[in-house]
This record gives sequence, structure tokens and C-alpha cells, in this order.
Amino acid sequence: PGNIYLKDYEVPRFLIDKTELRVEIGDKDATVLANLTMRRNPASNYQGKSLSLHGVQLELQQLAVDGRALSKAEYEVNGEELLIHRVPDNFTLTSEVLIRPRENTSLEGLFKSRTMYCTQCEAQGFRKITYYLDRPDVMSEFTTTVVASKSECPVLLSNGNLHDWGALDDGRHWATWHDPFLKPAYLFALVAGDLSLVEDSFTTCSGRDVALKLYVEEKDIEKCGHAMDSLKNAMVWDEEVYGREYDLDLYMIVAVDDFNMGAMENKGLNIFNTSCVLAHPSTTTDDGFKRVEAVVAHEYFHNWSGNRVTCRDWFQLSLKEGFTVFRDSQFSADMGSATVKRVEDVNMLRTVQFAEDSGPTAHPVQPAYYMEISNFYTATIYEKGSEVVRMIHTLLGPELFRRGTDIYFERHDGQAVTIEDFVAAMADVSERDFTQFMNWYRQAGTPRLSVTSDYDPQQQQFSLHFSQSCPPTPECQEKQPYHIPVSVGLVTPSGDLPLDAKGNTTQVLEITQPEQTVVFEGITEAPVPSLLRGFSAPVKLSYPYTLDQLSFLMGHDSDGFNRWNAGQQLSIQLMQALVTDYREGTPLVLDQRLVEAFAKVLAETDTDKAMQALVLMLPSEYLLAELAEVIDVEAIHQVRRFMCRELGRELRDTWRATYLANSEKVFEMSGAAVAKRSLKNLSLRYLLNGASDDSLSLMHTQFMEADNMTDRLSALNGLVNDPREEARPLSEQALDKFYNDWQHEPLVLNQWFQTQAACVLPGGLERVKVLMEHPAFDFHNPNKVRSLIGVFCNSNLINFHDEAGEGYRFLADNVIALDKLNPQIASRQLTPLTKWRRYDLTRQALMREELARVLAEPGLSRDTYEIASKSL
Ligand code: HT7
Ligand code: ZN
Repeated sequence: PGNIYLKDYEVPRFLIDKTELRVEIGDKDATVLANLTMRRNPASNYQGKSLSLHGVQLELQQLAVDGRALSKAEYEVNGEELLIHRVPDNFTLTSEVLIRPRENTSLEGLFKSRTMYCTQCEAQGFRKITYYLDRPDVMSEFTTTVVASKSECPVLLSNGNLHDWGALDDGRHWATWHDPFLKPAYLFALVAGDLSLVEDSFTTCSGRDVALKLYVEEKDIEKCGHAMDSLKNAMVWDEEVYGREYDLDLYMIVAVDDFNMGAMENKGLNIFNTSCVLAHPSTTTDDGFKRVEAVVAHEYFHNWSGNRVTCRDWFQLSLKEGFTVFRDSQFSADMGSATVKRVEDVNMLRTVQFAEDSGPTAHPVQPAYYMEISNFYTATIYEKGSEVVRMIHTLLGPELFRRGTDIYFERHDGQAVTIEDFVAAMADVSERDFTQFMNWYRQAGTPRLSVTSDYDPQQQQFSLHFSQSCPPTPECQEKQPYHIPVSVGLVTPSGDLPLDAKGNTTQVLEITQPEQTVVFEGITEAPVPSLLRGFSAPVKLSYPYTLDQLSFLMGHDSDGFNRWNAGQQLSIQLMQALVTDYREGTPLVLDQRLVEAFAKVLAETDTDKAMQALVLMLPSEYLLAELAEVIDVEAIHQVRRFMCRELGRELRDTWRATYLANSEKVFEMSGAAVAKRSLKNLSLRYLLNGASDDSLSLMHTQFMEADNMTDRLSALNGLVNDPREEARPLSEQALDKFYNDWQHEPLVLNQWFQTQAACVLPGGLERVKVLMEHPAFDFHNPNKVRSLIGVFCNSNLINFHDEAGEGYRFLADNVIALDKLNPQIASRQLTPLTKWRRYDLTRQALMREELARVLAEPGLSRDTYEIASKSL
């Protein structure tokens, strides 16, 4: 397989004004009858007579142009293309194909999940349903008739509004749906199954009533309330913050168990992975609740950023995804704590996206080429894309940014456009030049920003010197400098210094040169600079902070994000020094400054408890790995354990007091209660890490008595990871009890698999292999694969990277097996092996060997081939 290049983009040669589909779902297979009203595209300079359509795994039964059946000589099927040799300028194309949803394990196109039939068409799944121009710049008006057995599939859904329905006399029934909005095929959806309904309604800002319908399996009917509330909150928020009103009379969400991603924003008919829509305190953790809120909002926001204004081609994927992630992060920040949300997002960006950006699959937010588009639903497109939009917001300020989005939506409503169109709207409202800023979209890699400072007491000047660079990435060796908004404050013991006549204490500096100095005048005492407040740009910042300066910022910075960040930098510096000690065989000693800093945070009474918990959480092993020159798995793991143990031991009484003070008798779902639970469970974990005598019984009691999944799972995690001999029977009992109590809840069993897959005690791989044989494990279900294989390989550093290389062999074997069933899931699972260059030479060789074995596999999918070949 070869690459597809952005520079080769051509407008479509033909357009499809109307798409009429009749999908008949039978016992064994389905037939799809398509009537396409087509015409030559006046904007194309193509003069030829032939028409090329996309189609994959379709069994063609009939083909006609303007009602005349075509003879075999008039068309040919070449691989994934149907070529009709001659078509008129305006015509109707009729085709009938046979497809096999029951055998479709790729979960792309039309497939069966448990008792229901459903579709996934983004990015190129529609071509598995019928022959079509399956590209986002071909937008059409869809009318869809779904036919299926009335007893097996009482519910028949598609996009838009229900137009007509009826019964056939053979036990089947039908429903016709019409979507008045033009849309590309990737937003098409169809569902047929036995589903129960939760209904609500929403009155839009202009007074229109919208019916809200959530379709789930009957057993899940009690778990829909949170998604429905989140949807209504998102609808109000988008009206208030972006002026966007919902446009159809109906908004439907369907929950399915087998789904490759989190959810899909099909027009008027979102399809969700059950894990991103169902929530109940007894089965779902607080983090799970937050995820449901965020994903429901994300898919809803796509109705404007993605559906009404869509992408011209898949190189523009971040136009809808980056922007929509930015919108959903603003929403989550408004629904809860903005600083907590920012910390969570930045943690994810630094561990996952920065690692991607420095590896073999690094790509720009607007890639210049790809082999398989499904591989480009990445942290770079989504999270870095969102950071780039956030920087525009920072540079323009909220009012101008809103004017920019208004202009963008107005100008391009009903169109398929580019990232350049989005930025042009921002440039027009602000009269700013975004030429250099476009480097954020076109260059891969994480820029480094080194900062030093000088203070001149005579001149009362404080200077900051900035030096930026960006390491080479596969597509670009020499990087152009970036336009970096750096939000800065100057902190002294008496508070932040005013930086302008208005008394503002934060200023956004615009760094555009490779080397640049900024001088602050009238500075009467030497401040500690608070740099990149709120993480104003996705860069790796370095400043020669002393440990004392970091402790000072932890206590004094007025920017909540930077108070947290100072604590993280303090821990990172100490951990990195201990990693060196560990490698050199020097006994490990914990710096008392960290203990003091932790004690101070624990003593605070006026801080948000969720924030307190985040400050007290040490950087993860994966963050330390990302920062290391060569990843020393053993040293990182042992040092982090050592720090957790020492902090647990030294502050034992405080952890216990904090645990007790934050334990509530009655469960509550408020923000404050969630924050309390996170601080309580963190305290319990430190008690356990410090091996306090009562920690096991506290943990066990919490597990047995918990009335919610957050507390129960937190205790289970603690027990399972406790290295003490006496913990083993308790942990085994707890795992058995958990399984027995929750065996009928697939989503809860995912957590059971995850907990065991992430267990850091020796023997991890053997445990995972045993679990793969467990009757509740299902290789066809992506959630199960992610929970067991994914968690073991991505979140269990010490066990996966065991130096014998068995973990690598296990992953390669599974990728090869998965590739035959579901290439999208297979290629994603391969990610940890692609990072081989970061490890020691022995591990490098073992990882490469496994990658090479995957690559040599005959019949490998384009998805897995792209990742394996680019990594080697
Ligand atoms: N826009 C959706 C992307 C998506 C997807 C992509 C590839 C394969 C399967 C998929 N399911 C959903 C999800 C979103 O970002 O909102
Ligand atoms: Zn999205």
C-alpha cells in the first residue's frame, strides 16, 4: 500500500444530489438498494466519461444507469473501485449489493453487535455498505428505508426525521427516514434492533421543541440519566457560549457494546460505545461519569463543528476534531473545576501526545500524507489540535474568538472546508497575520522552549530570554520557528507583581523568534517567574528553577495550574536524581523538602479537594519514561514505588486523618463529594504504600462496604497491588467477590480485567494469559481487548517490559490474530512496540524482532502495515 497526499487533492468529478437507500436486513445477510441522483461537478475540470465509485466487500447484484441495466462490458470492479466506463452528465445510478453484517468483525460499515444491527461509517465505512463517492466533500440529501424482522428488530432508525413506516405481510416491517441536511456519507447511520427507550425534550433558544431519545438494551435503562442530563447541559451551553442551536426536531443516541471508538456523531443519530453513555454510581466510577459527560457533549458539539460545517478531505480531520475537543474541554471546565480539567488534559497531552510526537508515527495536526486514515485518529489530531485552537483563543481573547467562530459557521454552513478556512475567519476578525502560526498545523514534533532570566536591581528590570527549537520528525528535519503564546506572571512573597498600568498580573508574551528577550520594567524586587500559565502552549518548557523556587511557586503562584505544575516539576527533579542513584547503586533517600511540601498541601483547608489530590499525586511512570533519555524500566518503577512508600510512611498520621475526614456515610454525586472521594482514596493509597498496619483492614472494609463503584474499585486496586504476603488472600477473595457480584455487567467486568491487567506485582503476563481464557473475555469486543491487552501493554510498564521479552511476543501474537478480525483495533494495539527506540539495546532488539514478525505476516491489513512499517 502507498501514501495518499494532501497536495494531490482534486475536487470530486461527480456530485450526488440525492441518495435513496433501501436496506433490507435478513437472517443471513442484507441487501442494499441505492438510487443516486448524480451529476457532473461544474467545479471539476475532468472531461472524461467514466465514473469511479468506492466499494469494499460488496457483492454486486445489479447495476443500472437511468433505469437501464448495465452489461458486464460496461463496468469493471477493480479491488476497492467500481469503474463505469460511460455515464451522462446528469443521471440516476441504481445498484443492488449484498453485504454480510453478521460476519463483519471489523465493526466498520453495517455490523451486528449483540442483538442489534448498526453502522460505523467514519472515516470510510460507507463504502462497505454500498458503491458510493465515499469522501467528505460529496454531500447529499439522504432518504433511507430500513426493513427488518419486526420481532427481532422492533426499532428501525436512521438519520433525520421519521417520514413513514409500515408492516409487510411476512413478519417484517419498515421505516423511512429523511435527513433534510446535506451530509457526507461518513455521517450516515442506521440501527435496527430490540432497544428500550428513555425520552426527554429540550426547548431551544428560539423556542423549538426537540425530542431527545436514548436507545439502550432493556437492562441498561436505569443508567441513562447522566447522559441525558449531560446532553441537555451541552445543548444550553452551546447556545450560550457559541450561539449554536440544534437544528432537527429529534436527537437520538444509541448505545452499542461492540464499537471501535468512544462514539460517533452521525447526524441526528449518534452511536455510542456503552462505556461512554451508560452511568450509574453502583457501576460507574466518578471518572467514568466525567467521561460520559465529556463524550456526550463532544458528539453533540460536532453537530456544528463537523456536521453543519464539515471537512473537505481527511487531511482536515483536526478541523472538526481539534476544534470539538477544545469545545468539550471548555464545557467540562465550566461544568466542574477549570483547573482540575486543565491538569487532567495536560497530563494526558504530556504523556501520550508528546510521546507520539517524538516517535516514528509523529505527524502534523494537518498531515501531508497518510496510508490508512483510520490510523490518524490520534492524540495529535485530537489533543494537540485542541491545544492549537486554544492558542488562537489565547491570542485573540474570548470575544474576538467568538466573533471568529460566528464568521466561520456563517460563511461555511453546509460546506466541506479546510483548516485554512477556519484560521482565515480568525485572521479576518482580528486583523492578525497567522502565517507563522500555521507552523503549528504543518510541523510535527513538540517545540522546546528554554528560558533564562536576569534581574537588574539598579535598572529595576527583569528580563526573560527565550530560545525555541523543535527536534526533527519523520516528515521534516528542519523546523521553522513557532508563534508561541507564553502566559507569564512574576511572583514575589507578597504576591504577583502588576505587569501593566491596569494592574494585570498575567501577560501573554508572543514568542516568534528562535531567540527572543522580553524586558519587564519597574520591577522593584527579584521575582520568581511563573511561566506558561494555564499551559498556554504545547511545548516542553525548561527554566533553571531551584527546588526552593519550585516549593515557593507551589505555595504562592496565583495560577492554580502552575501551582500544580511546580509540584510536579519538584517531584520530577527529585525522581530523576533518584533514578540516577538507583542506577549507580546509591541508597535512595527522600528529600525532606518534598515531605514538607506535601504536608503543607495536606494542611490546606481552603483549597479545592480535587486539586489537592492532584497536587499530591506523583508524576506517573509513563511521564517519567517520556522525559527520560533512555527509559530504564526497573529504575523508574522502583524509584516511584520508593517515593510513594516514603511519603506514605512519613505522613502516615496525616493520611489517616485525611482519609477519615473525607469519608462520608451517605453517597452523593456533587462536585464536592467527587473531590472528597478522590482525596480520600488517594490518602488510603498512601497509607497502603506506607504499609501502615491498619491499611489492609481499612482497604478491605472499604471494599466490602462501599456503596459506589469509585470507592469499591479504588479499594480493589489497592488490595490487588499490595505486595504484602498477608494481602494475597484478601485480594483474591475481593477479585472473586467482585466478579460474582458483577458478572452480568459487561462494563464492570471491563474494570475487573483492567485492575488485574495493571497489577504491578510479578507474574503479570501469566495472569493476563489466564484471563484471556476467562469466559467473560471476548476477543471480538474492543472494550475487552483494550481492558486486558491494552491496559497490560500500555499501563503496566514493569510487567510488559519484562526483559525476557515475553510481553512483546504476547502483544505481537495478539496483533496478528486481531488483524484478521478488526484491523483498526489491531493497529492501535501495536503502539507500545513502536516506541522501541526509547529503550535499552536489549529491549530494542526484542521489540524490533516482534515488529518485524508482525510486518512479515501475509495478508496484513493496510492499518497494521502502516504502523509496523513506519516504526521499523
Ligand atoms: N468522529 C468520531 C470518530 C470515530 C471513528 C473513527 C474511526 C473508526 C471508528 C470511529 N468511531 C468514531 C468520534 C469523535 O471524535 O467524535
Ligand atoms: Zn470528535
